[in-house]
Amino acid sequence: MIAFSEKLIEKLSGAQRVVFLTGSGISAESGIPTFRGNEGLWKNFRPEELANFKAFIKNPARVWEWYQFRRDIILSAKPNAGHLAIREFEKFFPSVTVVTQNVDNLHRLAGSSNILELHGNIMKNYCIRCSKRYDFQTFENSLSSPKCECGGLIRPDVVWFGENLNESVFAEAEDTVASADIVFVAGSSNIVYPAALLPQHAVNNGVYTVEINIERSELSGVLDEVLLGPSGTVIPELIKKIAGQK
Ligand code: BV8
Ligand code: ZN
Repeated sequence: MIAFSEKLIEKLSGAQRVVFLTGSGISAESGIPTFRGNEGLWKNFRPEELANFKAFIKNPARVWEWYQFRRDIILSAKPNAGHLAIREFEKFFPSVTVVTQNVDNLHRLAGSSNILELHGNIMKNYCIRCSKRYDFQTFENSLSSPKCECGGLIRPDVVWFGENLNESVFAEAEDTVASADIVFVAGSSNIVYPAALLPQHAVNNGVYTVEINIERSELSGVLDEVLLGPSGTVIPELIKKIAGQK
């Protein structure tokens, strides 16, 4: 049993609006490799070398193959206890929002009702010439990067390094964290910007901000509290504690 601080329990007991800022660590227990360390490597490429427009134009087949490789893992992955516990929060709090850096669709599969996908969704694609949208099923098995009927290259509908995030989604995420009663930052190294601005924005707005991670991250020092442990253990225990209180 994890001994949660009095402060955290007190903050939760009066909370109406709860926000979860999630990174790839929350999907690690679903078998999806995070971006850090060697597990983030694919054929000795780092994500930053593949998840950018220049790399795609230079070698569309290679970048496409990396996304197909990741889709295959994601399609056989299931939401884990951490995703499901976040959905459970909706039973105890009037407003629960998930703001995720992940493109793996697992919060949606877990049944969370309010999700902001800061970096897009790996199951969606579009043509870089005419913007026609395509579901991944259209070319599930093609390894070489598919072409649109207009002849344009088709790319995943995700935000690559060097690309701007969708402005309205990011603005909504900023407002959501600033007006929350409590923010959990779960499974993120908080290295990638501007997503890493959100926990800082919460703290700057006086919102109690709690990290859930198996190790300290870039922002641990500025957050109100750090809960060390796997999200698939910590978040379910938190829900058990809350359910016991209500
Ligand atoms: C932009 C979609 C404006 C694609 C992704 C120099 C300094 C600062 C910033 C920059 C810089 N140079 C460039 C930049 C900007 C750049 C950036 O931040 N770079 C970083 C590398 C320094 N950002 C951008 O380019 C962004 N756009 O800035 O636009 C602009 C415009 C033009 C020119 C310049 C700038 C766009 C960023 C979005 C990139 N797309 N994903 C895809 O997925 O294919 S990012 C991708 O990596 C993820 O989405 C995620 O955001 C990130 C990985 O971070 P995490 O999720 O935190 O995961 P990570 O693996 O790092 O860590 C896992 C954590 O989980 C660890 O802490 C681990 O301990 C923990 N963990 C593991 N297991 C568990 C666990 N925790 C709990 N339980 C467990 N079981
Ligand atoms: Zn097209």
